[in-house]
Amino acid sequence: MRQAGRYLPEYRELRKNTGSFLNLCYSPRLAAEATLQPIKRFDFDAAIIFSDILVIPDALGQSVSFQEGIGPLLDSLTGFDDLKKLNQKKISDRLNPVYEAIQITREKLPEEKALIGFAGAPWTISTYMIEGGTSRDFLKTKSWAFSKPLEFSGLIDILVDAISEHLISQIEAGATTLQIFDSWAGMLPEQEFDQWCLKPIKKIVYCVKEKHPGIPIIVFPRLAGEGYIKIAEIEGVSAVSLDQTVSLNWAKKTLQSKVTVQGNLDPVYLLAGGKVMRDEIARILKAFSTGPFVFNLGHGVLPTTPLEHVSELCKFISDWPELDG
Ligand code: 1CP
Repeated sequence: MRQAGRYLPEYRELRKNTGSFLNLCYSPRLAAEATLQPIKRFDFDAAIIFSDILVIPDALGQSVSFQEGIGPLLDSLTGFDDLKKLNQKKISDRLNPVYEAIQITREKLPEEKALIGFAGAPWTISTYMIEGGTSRDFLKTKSWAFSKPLEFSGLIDILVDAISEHLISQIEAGATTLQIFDSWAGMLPEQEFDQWCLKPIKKIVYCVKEKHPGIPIIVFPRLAGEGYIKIAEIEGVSAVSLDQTVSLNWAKKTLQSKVTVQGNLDPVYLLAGGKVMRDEIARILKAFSTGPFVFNLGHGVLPTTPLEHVSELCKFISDWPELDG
């Protein structure tokens, strides 16, 4: 999950010496090292490749930077003519270091551990490309999508192709699972969700599975509410990652019969630690551990999270009596 590394002193140390964040993402040895840091410290079952969802706009030729204390900044797209500036031919050249980082990580990662490759979903990436960074109301992106759907679908189609290609290359480099992050899926009304989240994700899953039918694909349609059902019903989706607002009972009844569920501890419980955290983990384990389930947070680890709380969480879960591994 995003910014996951920032709670680790060894990540902060690595980051100090690497210049820009994108430079770290595109330095294969260092990105592999950042990927392995949480595994070395906590022995998690899966590693997620150190990269970012915004490497896609960067690879398409849009200017992307990350400012300390602000977040990502992009040279925003303002209209249809800007789409012509995006260059789809160069993307695998620019993203090659990500694939090299995956190869290096796979060699160093114990065989039984999953290596998760990932990408943002078209809708979420488009919001950064149009707003020029993070947003509260997504006014520019939503206005464009709602009032000029044909134009907007030009951008979404470019992203579907680029993301599919990026995910396929990650599998070919050694990723054993994929996750698609639609972090802003919950910002759209139902019919727009169908158009801009559901449909493009369906196309990507189809395209990836056509080449690699065995690869497990996890989708994270954050805050999508009932939209989670439609995502879980996409053919080829193996798991949905639940945000912390999803009701456990509802997810158990409605989603876990269709797919594996992943989640969904509120990261603030991990920040708090102690009994409140253990009680909440127990509630999640009781609800989900009798079906297909991957324990995870509902969103990224907060940068100020104490390391001992993460150790406590791992121990609590591995000691849980009903887990069969
Ligand atoms: O200063 C730093 O070190 C940069 C902080 C950072 C890190 C560590 C960013 C900037 N991205 C990442 C890595 C990252 N991003 C990973 C790899 C695993 C890890 O965290 O170590 C992953 C999976 C992501 C995914 C990501 N990036 C998402 C989707 C998941 C989610 O959190 O919903 C999103 C929306 C982003 C955008 C992004 N990148 C970075 C920031 C600060 C942001 C978010 C900006 C915002 O709030 O909109």
